[in-house]
Amino acid sequence: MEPLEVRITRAIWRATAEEWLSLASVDAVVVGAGPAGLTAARYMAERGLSTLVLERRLSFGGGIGGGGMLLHKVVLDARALPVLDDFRVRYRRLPEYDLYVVDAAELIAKLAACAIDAGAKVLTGVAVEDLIVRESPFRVEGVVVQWSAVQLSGLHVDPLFVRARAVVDATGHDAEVLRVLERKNPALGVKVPGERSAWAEEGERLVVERTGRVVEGLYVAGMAVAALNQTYRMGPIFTGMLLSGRKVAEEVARDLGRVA
Ligand code: 48H
Repeated sequence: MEPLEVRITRAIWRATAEEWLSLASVDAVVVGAGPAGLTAARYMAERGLSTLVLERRLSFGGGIGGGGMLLHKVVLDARALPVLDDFRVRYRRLPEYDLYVVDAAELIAKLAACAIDAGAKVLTGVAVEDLIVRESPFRVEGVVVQWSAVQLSGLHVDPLFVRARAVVDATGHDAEVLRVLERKNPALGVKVPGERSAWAEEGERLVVERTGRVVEGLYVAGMAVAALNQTYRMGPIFTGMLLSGRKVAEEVARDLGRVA
């Protein structure tokens, strides 16, 4: 048998290469492993869609971990309970506030674990920097990917591609994928003005209402919806994020012919 050092290197290269051969073309790419993206990924994978989540950081959860001003709890309202139950997230009801409280670390861990168990592939340390597009009629056909470490280094390294029938922008406040669409495809007239100031109740309602398809092949969920529609922020309440993720999954599944 070869020395352990050689076997370690070979095992990692082989498993990675084998996986990337199928990841080069999938049904759905979710950009961002925050609450909206992980929820969307689980419900899409559950419907039999090959689903790849690309996350720039080396960790899951997006804004969940920061809680409310670093306090390790986030809140949700009763509409989130079916999703929390689906993900086996434990919650405590605070009747005096008509809210439910969950532990931030548990929410992150269980959203990620359930997405992965449902069959979604989550890759961390990978950033989406551009889109694959086709014209006449315009449609999005995938994403352009780069190691986050390369982006941080400032080195000139060309990216690679992942083809997808549906791409979901779940990149949060910055709506990074939609901003690429706006900047590089101006003829479409898509504008990303950014979110408004805080109005929690309206922000929560509108983020779910406006979730969905932006152009053929490209969808939006979570805080990126607020950036696109200039709707209100809501602070550390996550009902809207989970329901937005579930809604976008239903829409993608319907468009790709996978109704449960
Ligand atoms: C790969 C990327 C890229 C990229 C970003 O910020 P998130 O948690 O986003 P949502 O929409 O799921 O949840 C928003 C919520 O956390 C929040 O901030 C709320 C409710 N705020 C309300 C308020 O008033 O402030 O997660 C987005 C994820 C992050 O992990 C990013 O690292 C990642 O997307 N990401 N990944 N390629 N180009 N851009």
